[in-house]
Amino acid sequence: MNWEAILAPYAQVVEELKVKLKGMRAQFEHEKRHSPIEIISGRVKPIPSILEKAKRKQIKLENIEREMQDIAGVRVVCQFVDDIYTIVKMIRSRNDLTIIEEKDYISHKKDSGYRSFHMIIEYPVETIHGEKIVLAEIQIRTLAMNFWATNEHSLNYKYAGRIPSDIKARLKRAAEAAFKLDEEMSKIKNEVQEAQRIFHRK
Ligand code: 0O2
Repeated sequence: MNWEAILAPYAQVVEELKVKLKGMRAQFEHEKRHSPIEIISGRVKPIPSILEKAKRKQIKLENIEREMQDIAGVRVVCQFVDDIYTIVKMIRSRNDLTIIEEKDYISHKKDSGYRSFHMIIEYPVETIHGEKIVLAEIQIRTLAMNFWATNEHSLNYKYAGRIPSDIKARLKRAAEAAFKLDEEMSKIKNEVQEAQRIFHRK
């Protein structure tokens, strides 16, 4: 397989989406409004991960572009749970992409304890051979959800998906703690935002 040629449009999509999301954040900052977007990152799935996922999900390699939804992945991290839904609404209203699926792992958290909002989109990218529609996944989560997911992801990698049960139990408790933290922060959201405005004026 010519991976370089296959993955090039995905790298472009990741860059374009990052530019657009950063543009949204900059507009909030110019208007001196609380930005629902705190951190933006993105990646093209590494080839070994693509192969592992294709095997696990029984996706034939010739079908990966049609069936694997997260080869291009962009992550938006925000301060408050409310911000997630603000971002979701803004993305829904854009006309430069088409949403094909939404996965709300916030109202329906995964068994692992994972929480995040995923939007699967079709994104048209211009190549020298014309337009190509590419699938991409946008993950939207709070700082607390991101902290948890990053650590759980590392442990999953370390234990090759077989995390020992005592650590699993701790992760579940940590997920509960992250949930509580989001809840408490939401309750004092106005106070935090006021403090941030005062800080920015100085
Ligand atoms: P990476 O390393 O993040 O690129 P799945 O069967 O869960 O692999 P599916 O059904 O295609 O994936 O889609 P889903 O549920 O939207 O999950 C895709 C991505 O969401 C994962 O990518 C993770 O980034 C994140 N994710 C989903 N579940 C969990 C979880 O329990 N813990 C953590 N830490 N992240 C999760 P990959 O493929 O794992 O790869």
